[in-house]
Amino acid sequence: MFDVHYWTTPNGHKITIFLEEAGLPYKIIPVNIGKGEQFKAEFLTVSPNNRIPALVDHAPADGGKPISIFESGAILLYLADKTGKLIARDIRGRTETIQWLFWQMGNLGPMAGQNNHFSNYAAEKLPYAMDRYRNEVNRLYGVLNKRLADRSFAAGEYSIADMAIYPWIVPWERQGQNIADFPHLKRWFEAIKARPAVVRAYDKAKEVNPNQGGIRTAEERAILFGQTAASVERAAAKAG
Ligand SMILES: N[C@@H](CCC(=O)N[C@@H](CS)C(=O)NCC(=O)O)C(=O)O
Repeated sequence: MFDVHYWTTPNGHKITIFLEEAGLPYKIIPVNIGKGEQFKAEFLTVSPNNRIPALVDHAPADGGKPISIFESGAILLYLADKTGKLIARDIRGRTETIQWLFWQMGNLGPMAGQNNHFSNYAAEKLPYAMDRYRNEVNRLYGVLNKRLADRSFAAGEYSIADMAIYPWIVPWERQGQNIADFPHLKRWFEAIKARPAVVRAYDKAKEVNPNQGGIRTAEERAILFGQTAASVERAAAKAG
């Protein structure tokens, strides 16, 4: 049994997609980031970066005490290694999978996050920042589209690399992109969207948080934006 410290965001979906695909039992521990639950002491012990997701494996392979992991890419790799699923076993396939997993973690995730922030959330509309991140996301869509021109999935077979990437393509319209400009990416996107495990993972998100739709209130904005080391300390003291 795994505990998944989770909220209904792209990085959260990555983990529920894996667990659904692999048919593993798991318990969701909701961490409502709009309410500041990411600052609670209990959560910070498993995720010192005060970000979801985090995972606790109560039955690690060495038979020892539970292992906790934060960073969605590290969690996906841990689960793939533990189960032997959704990552190629040969050295070349494994290397490709890890490469595209890291491509998401170091490129698409951060750039799409900033793009969303400056285009949709920033109170001050800064054309330079908006263009920079929208363009960078557009460039990354082009990289992925090319990669998918001659293979079904990012690393050949469906893998943790696709699970990391997919939730960040779901909001393509909000990202100021037109998926129709990227036919290979669109084909890949539709194939993953139709997978029963992916449908189950997104249904689970609706159960956990029926009021999805981004950050709406002034209170949520104050909690999520402009965090500093000192503000996190204060929020942690308040959250208990
Ligand atoms: N690189 C991290 C990023 C995690 C992340 O940014 N999580 C967001 C939700 S998608 C979060 O927890 N935000 C809470 C906050 O900003 O305080 C990962 O992939 O796990």
